Amino acid sequence: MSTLDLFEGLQTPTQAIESLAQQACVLRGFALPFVEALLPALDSICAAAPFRHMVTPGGFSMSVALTNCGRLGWTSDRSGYRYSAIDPTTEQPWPALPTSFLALATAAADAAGFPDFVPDACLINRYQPGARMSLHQDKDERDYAWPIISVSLGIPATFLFGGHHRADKAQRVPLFHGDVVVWGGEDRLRYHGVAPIREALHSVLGAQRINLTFRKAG
Ligand code: MD3
Ligand code: FE
Repeated sequence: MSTLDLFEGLQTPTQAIESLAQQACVLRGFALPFVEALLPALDSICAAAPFRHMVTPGGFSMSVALTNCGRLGWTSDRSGYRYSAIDPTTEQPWPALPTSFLALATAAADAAGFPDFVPDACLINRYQPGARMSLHQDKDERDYAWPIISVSLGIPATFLFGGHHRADKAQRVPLFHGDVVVWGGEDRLRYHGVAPIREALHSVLGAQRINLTFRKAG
């Protein structure tokens, strides 16, 4: 029996899919049955590849701290944004994608109608109160046909879901511990961001929000 089979029992009950747009949806609480497996794996990743505040090409330090796991990791510095197989801080490969992470990502993609999704990159963002992410598009991946899966853990956030132009009015979508959002197709290149995180305490994660985004980057 493969390790992945151990997670096949972790099925959330059939649930309403909350639609945000034609090919974007929220699966409320979808990650909850996986959390017990995700958190120790997250601790191991952060021990090997610590959270750090990267610098943007414009020279600003990001308020969100990040790390990665999987074959490719997203990085930023003065010379640009890119995916890299090597962590610039440790000069080692990023930690492997844990089986529990992979099981959650593929199950969520399946539930949202994107079969055969095998991510090679998991960006792990850490938001402490006050941290935010301004409106941007995700354009650093090779093939925009693959969806992006986002998993929210810890204190709540207001996700900003915009249009195809930066000036388009953004919908505000509250996201809570365990929520999963899936974006694909025509919605894959929408502008999006995260409003400044409000002070709060989560019983397990404390005063932070952790967001996992799974992608096929390479
Ligand atoms: C909608 N992260 O890392 S994840 C990012 O909560 C990022 O940390 C946010 O945006 C976070 O790039 C939002 C959800 C997300 C990711 C990619 C998208 C939403 C998206 C691509 C297109 C549209
Ligand atoms: Fe993004």
